Amino acid sequence: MSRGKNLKDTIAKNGLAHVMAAHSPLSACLAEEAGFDGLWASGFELSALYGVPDMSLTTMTQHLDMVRAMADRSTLPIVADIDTGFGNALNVIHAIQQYERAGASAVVIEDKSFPKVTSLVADGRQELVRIEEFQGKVEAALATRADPDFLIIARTEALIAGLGEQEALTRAAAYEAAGADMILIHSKQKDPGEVESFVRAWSGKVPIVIVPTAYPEMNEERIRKLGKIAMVIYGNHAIRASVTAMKDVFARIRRDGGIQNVNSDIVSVEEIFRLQGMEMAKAEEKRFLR
Ligand code: SPV
Ligand code: MG
Repeated sequence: MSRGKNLKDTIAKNGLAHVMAAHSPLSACLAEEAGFDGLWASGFELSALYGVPDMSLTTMTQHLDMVRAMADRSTLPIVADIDTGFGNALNVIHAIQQYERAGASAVVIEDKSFPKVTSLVADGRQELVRIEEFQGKVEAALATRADPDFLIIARTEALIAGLGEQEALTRAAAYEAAGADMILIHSKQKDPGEVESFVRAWSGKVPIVIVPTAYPEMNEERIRKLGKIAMVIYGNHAIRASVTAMKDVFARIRRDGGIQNVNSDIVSVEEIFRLQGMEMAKAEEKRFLR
């Protein structure tokens, strides 16, 4: 079964796919063990991992390599965040070929201009491409995918850019007309009202994807009640959780003058061995090393 089919099946069965951000094979494994339905190969998380802003500074190759590495270590479907598609519709064609071969199940492509600015930053320069131009990108993606279950998710940044609900609905309808499998609506309002209003007004046939980072009260119970939403992406919780944990442990080691106190509060070295697949490596040594 293709990984794209897995994602579609999860949605058909459960109504809602729970997708966790990942920025490394290790975070992908942890998301899988926690029971998520898919991985979000987040551009924001990868940029943070490299210590640079999420402003089209990391390259497609860097992101693609990470998608490949995650696909090698996790069986979960990967929703690849391909930002603007790395250029125009021709760049999108190249990207879709590459990401599908790399083992992704879906891509999210957004209607911002390249180079983009991350969505949640205050006073970010948010410029959108023309609707027709973005329809061309969506059509290029659809014409390129080899597997019909490889999902093309069109993301409109109209609310992020402050253009209002009507523009967001117009764009979403135009992207559905171009063939998008789902519409991702993003918002940076601190309460869910903006997205809820969009979802209620949405009369399209394709389902909606949300990334509720800015409005965390939008929990899964509320999402299900609202309806029309088929996927929730927890956009940056892997990198934020890692930073929280590292800050805390590093500070304690400095304060305590050693590792004697933190030792029992962090996972054991054996747990890392387990996550690395050490047991299998030892069995292979036994079997094949002569
Ligand atoms: C990402 O995780 O890279 C996203 C979501 O695109 S956001 O950062 O909220 O725009
Ligand atoms: Mg992104």
